[in-house]
Amino acid sequence: MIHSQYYVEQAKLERLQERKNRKSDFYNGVFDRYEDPVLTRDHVPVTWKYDINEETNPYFMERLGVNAVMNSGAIELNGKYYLVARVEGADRKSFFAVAESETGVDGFKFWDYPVVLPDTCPEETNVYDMRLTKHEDGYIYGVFCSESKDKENPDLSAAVAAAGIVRTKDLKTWERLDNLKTLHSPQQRNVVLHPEFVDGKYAFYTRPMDGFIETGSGGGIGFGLCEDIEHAVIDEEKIISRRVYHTLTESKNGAGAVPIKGKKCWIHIAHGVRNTAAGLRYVLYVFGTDLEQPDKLIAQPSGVFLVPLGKERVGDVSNVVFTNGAIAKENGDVYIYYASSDTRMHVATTTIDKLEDYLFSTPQDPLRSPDCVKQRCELIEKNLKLLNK
Ligand code: M1P
Repeated sequence: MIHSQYYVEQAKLERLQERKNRKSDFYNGVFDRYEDPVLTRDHVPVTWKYDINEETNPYFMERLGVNAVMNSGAIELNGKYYLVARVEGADRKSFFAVAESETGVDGFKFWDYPVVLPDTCPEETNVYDMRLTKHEDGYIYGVFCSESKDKENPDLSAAVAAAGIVRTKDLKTWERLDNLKTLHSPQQRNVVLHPEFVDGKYAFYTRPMDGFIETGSGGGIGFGLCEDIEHAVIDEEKIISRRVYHTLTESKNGAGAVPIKGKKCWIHIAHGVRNTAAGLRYVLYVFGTDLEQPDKLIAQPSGVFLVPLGKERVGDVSNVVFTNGAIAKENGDVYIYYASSDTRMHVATTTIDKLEDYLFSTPQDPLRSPDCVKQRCELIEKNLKLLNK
């Protein structure tokens, strides 16, 4: 017999799925924000959390709780918007699940079952943050963080992050390939597969790290080529977006969404991290690379692109925004999916034209206060002249 509370919880879920999302009052000319998150733990099907049988669950207790729905890969297929979300169970383990929407800004519904990946790595304890690349070879690739205990290190929290690779044609059947090997970096997180061949090879954006949390003295967003996607090995990583003192990337940075092919450049939406008295602060920034040579940086606007605001600032890991998925439509509309504070998913909408205007017309960071104030005074002077003041 189905417990009566099931119908109450199911009705709540359906109300949430039917809620229309509107653009918020936020304005910066670059992108629009929305009033509501697009995907939260409240969007998770009732059947994933409760045993709905009254006999075996008389108090209708959650048996397998869900803590958060965050960092989602994104893809458009046959005109629909799909997120492959990181769902974090109450047990702290993450898994992937597909949610689908007709509009891209609301109505996201999870499929009946989460993604079940082939279990090929016995050491793997956790998986998260999948980037979905529609590659010109015809497959959709998912590149994600595969995390295992560092057995060489007695510290209980010591872990090893590697880039796991899967591929699919329909988001339903997934084939697991070998984890990426980067010969000069012991750890990898935030790895992204470029959608086109470069010099006839598969191209990855990487993030060389010395440790699980710390990138060490190096870091930065790397770029490397590999011949064989089924046994991917990168021997050279060239840093294309560096960490810089007293900027948003000072502590670390990492590739985010799969780069979007614009008219003038590849548009990269990445994250940068700095340390504060309140802990690490994660923000998004944007840079552009050459269409022919995606490892060549050609646009580097100053400062942050998107930061956690209002309710976004609070969550399991507060003061964080993080993206690993964006959808660029044929007509140039862009949907940037970002998580706030490792807790929930939001969308920001813009266009390729706006992103390229932002990339090429926003001044670069002069890196010193005296030069920054000079830069601002020049802008004010130009405006006041136009206002006849
Ligand atoms: O907690 C913030 C983010 O931390 C990690 O990002 P990075 O590797 O750059 O430190 C990731 O684990 C990410 O999942 C998380 O959102």
